[in-house]
Amino acid sequence: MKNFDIAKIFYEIADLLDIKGVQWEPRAYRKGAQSLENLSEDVSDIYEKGSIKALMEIPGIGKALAEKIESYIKTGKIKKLEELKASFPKHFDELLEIPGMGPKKALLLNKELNIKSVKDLEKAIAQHKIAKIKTLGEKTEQNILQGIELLKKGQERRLIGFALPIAEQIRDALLDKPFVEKAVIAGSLRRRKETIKDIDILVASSEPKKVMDFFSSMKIIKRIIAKGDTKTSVILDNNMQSDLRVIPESQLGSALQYFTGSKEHGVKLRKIVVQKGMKLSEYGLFDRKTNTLLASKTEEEIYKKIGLQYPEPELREDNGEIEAALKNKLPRLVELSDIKGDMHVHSDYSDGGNTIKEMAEAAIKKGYEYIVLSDHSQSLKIAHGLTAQDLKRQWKDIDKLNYKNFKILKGTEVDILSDGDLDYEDSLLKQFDFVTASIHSGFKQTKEKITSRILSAIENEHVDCIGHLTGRLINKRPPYDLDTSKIFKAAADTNTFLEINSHPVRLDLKDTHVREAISKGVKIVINTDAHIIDELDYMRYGVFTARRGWAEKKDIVNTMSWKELRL
Ligand code: DGT
Ligand code: CA
Ligand code: ZN
Repeated sequence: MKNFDIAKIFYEIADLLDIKGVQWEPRAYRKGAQSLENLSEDVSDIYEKGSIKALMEIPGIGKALAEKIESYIKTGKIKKLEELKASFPKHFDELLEIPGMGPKKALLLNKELNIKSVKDLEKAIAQHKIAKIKTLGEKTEQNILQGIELLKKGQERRLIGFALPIAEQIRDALLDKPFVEKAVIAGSLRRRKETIKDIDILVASSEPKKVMDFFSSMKIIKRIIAKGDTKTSVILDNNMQSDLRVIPESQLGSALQYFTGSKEHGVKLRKIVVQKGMKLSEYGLFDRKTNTLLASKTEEEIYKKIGLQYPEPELREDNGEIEAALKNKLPRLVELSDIKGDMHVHSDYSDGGNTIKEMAEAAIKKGYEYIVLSDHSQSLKIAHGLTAQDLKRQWKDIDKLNYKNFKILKGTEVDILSDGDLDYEDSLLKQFDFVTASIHSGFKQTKEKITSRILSAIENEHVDCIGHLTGRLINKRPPYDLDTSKIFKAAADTNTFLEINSHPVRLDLKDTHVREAISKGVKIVINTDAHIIDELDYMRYGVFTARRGWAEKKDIVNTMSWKELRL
């Protein structure tokens, strides 16, 4: 699939245009890139079906961008990028991939220290050369070093929101084939981890050769690492590795149990199996003495024969799930179908890309009963935060939209300012149906300071929920330093909800925080923070995180209907 390659190029073009001080054009390229990333169909297929006109039907793709996509499909290159790059030092774009490295800083480093690549940069840091430059200094040097580490990690482990749609596409293509009986995604993807090293796929088939031939000839594959009789490993277009194994359908359960992992879960499970006089491998569960096969076809049978309650894949991290399963005490995990509404969505009143009506109608299509419109507050200028007057207009608009069995609730994502005050007066805050308070600035404050900012928001009686608590962006920005146990306690005491922000780059709260929070009696809201209608689909990633945090339906606020919520 070329979508991601082209999106990456568009982002690069946007960055380079930014450096040149070009107005507007970078925005168009970024919008186009985002749209390509969200596209489920391969652009080459779209192009083949309808040429450049069809490309222009893609949201955010105008004529200029469509022509560039066409050029990439035909030649594997986009001339504009080549030209832009030629006007900068070689490898300069590599520097821009470092999280936190803006074009200005990169140019300065180039000018002052002749830095042209990540390698140069690492050398300069080792010699403390950046710390010595007045306009940069020690702190910047540390930040750059952290950025380089994040960059390297990000190349190793990709976001689930990036990997899962690709894995599903491969799986579905396999399922289409008559020689494939079953195809299942295994490994960390099946456990819904937030980041993924590689895509593990298991196929049940009695014709392994046909499966191998089909898999290794898929369009999405860049290079074959190894092709055997029952296992093939490849590198995909997006540089991720994918391993596919073929097994007879009668062994799918034991293979799935083994290749779902985690390794730690498998090791602990096998200890128990041995104690019970059995043995377990990818080929099946056997009686140790007689070697008779006890189960292999489904995971459910296998766990049952071992004497364990079935643990959902999200629980298999050796975090107490085996002990709980032995006592029949596993949680009954929340499911995507339990979700009745999204309590944090934006519209074009602030920085969203769709109207209130479009957001509402997309939510209705998802079967929701409500959304809470939560645009940004006035101080967040870059996101076109809303003033009290804007809100009056917005509420009128909301009142005009009347749907049967669906409710648009009046909410806000009010900024927690750097001194801990909220960005709206209490007299305004109390008029909302639902108030989410979040931090968007002052990330580098001390642990005490940030914690007390959040605590004061929690203690405000009008605040219903705290958005993306730790501020982390996976592979891009570490969480801010917080006293989470203090916060969880205060949230429980005041019945303030905490959000799981479902955006794949956030997943904030993360799984371990969710588990700790609910054990302390905190109620969780799973939100998408959608800025465009397509992002409403992120809900599943938030649900995965909740499940990895052992959350049940009763722990999740937006499994309630809006009447039960009594807002
Ligand atoms: P990843 O790829 O780092 O995101 O995480 P996983 O869990 O997908 O790890 P991976 O791809 O290395 O291996 C896939 C599964 O295969 C893993 O979850 C459990 C199983 N597995 C791999 N090596 C071992 C092992 O040494 N012992 C056991 N019991 N299972 C293993
Ligand atoms: Ca894996
Ligand atoms: Zn938001």
